[in-house]
Amino acid sequence: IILTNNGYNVVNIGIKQPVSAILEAAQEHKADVIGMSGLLVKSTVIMKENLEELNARGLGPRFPVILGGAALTRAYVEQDLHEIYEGEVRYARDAFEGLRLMDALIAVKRGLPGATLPPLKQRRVRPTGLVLEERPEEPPARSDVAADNPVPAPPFLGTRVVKGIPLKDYASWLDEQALFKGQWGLKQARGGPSYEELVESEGRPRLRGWLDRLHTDNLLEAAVVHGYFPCVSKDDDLIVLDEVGSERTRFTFPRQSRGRHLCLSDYFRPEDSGETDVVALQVVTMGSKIGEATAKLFEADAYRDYMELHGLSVQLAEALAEYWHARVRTELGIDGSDPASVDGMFRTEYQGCRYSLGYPACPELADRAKIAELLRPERIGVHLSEEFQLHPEQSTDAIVIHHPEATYFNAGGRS
Ligand code: B12
Repeated sequence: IILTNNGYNVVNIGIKQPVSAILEAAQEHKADVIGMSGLLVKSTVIMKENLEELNARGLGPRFPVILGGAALTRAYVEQDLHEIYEGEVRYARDAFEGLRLMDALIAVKRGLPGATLPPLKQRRVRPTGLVLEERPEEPPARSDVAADNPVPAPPFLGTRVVKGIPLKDYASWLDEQALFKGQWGLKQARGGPSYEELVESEGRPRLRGWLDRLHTDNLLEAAVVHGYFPCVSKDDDLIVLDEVGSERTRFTFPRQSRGRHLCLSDYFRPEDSGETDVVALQVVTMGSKIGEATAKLFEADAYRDYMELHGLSVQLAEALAEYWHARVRTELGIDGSDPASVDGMFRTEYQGCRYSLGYPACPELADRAKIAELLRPERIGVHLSEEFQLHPEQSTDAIVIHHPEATYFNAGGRS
């Protein structure tokens, strides 16, 4: 949208495109620049492979590349990828930096006097893996997390499916800031109205419009499958048990190599305590109709509407997950310290924590298959792909931990 509004012709070929399709489109449309976006950690590898393929086809000098997205960092692009790519490659933190880069790349291409690309930004410190002087601490088998917290009684063991959850139940859990700033890009322009003014004049009215449309066109099919499972821990493992106490499946989580040496398994009773703990799992989805509606907007080149509706739909998936997590706290009887305001909820000022696989404390996306096996989300129309992505896209899974000390932490070792 930003590039198009500034006179560039953008050929948007959509998501999950193999490098051959990207190059075909670039050559067919005689592109000046190729842009790629990487959301998942795996995309960092794919970006590298794509650049290597451009090299192999001798296309490095022909196509400058701009890369962006949550999975990438400036140093990874401008240092590591720049080292291997035979053309120019730069990182765009946001769409506006993308525009500045495009302007610079085109100016250089046209040979405008004084035109240069912004200098490459290098890492100031060496990558941590290469610091040889520091000896890593030997992590203990368990951190100092309490093992005598009360274990709540679950309302049932096994799984339950809940379909047709009305929007009014979870709409108030929508994180407006994440929507307006993160998805819709509302931002004060120099000398223009403030962010708060933009929220009032643009954000909220458009949000109300979209919510009405979602309701009238009946585009949301919010559904949840969730369950409570008996479990114990052993070292870095969370062992999920069946009704007779035998092992059903096990998750292995990374342990922090420094600091408190936290590991998610520590939040559960150790196996040798002789006691059994409980873990809650959930998969939530907005259903598949919303994906069809956003795809139609995309095909019609209605990018602004696409961006707004897609952004809203993914934040609604997050809102539903947050709402359901609150339901789980109530069902477990640990909602006593829930904050009164929704902002307090977003700051996780409640007992327990909701961890999604792929996030730093539990980075292993492949473990999503274990959650799918336990919860069978196909009952709400959700399927796990070979790349461990849930379809429809507006879906998210989680391990809900009741321990009062449970909090987000980075177990390190991965970016
Ligand atoms: C919203 C969100 C979701 C939403 C929607 C995701 C989606 N498909 O859009 C929901 C709730 C559904 C979700 C689910 C999941 N998510 Co999520 N999610 C996010 C979050 C918070 C924001 C992503 C986003 O939409 N940003 C808004 C867009 C507009 O910004 P952007 O993509 O960064 O793009 C901007 C810039 O980067 C730049 N840019 C980007 N690309 C390009 C390209 C060019 C050429 C240019 C010029 C600029 C540019 O410009 C854009 C505009 O400014 C990120 C974390 C983060 N802070 O980024 C995690 C994140 C992407 N999610 C993550 C994970 C793990 C998941 C789940 C696997 C969790 C789970 N177990 O359920 C699932 C997977 C979903 C599935 N279907 O299987 C991880 C991925 C890491 C990994 N391990 O691979 C992240 C990075 C969080 C993290 N810190 O670990 N997620």
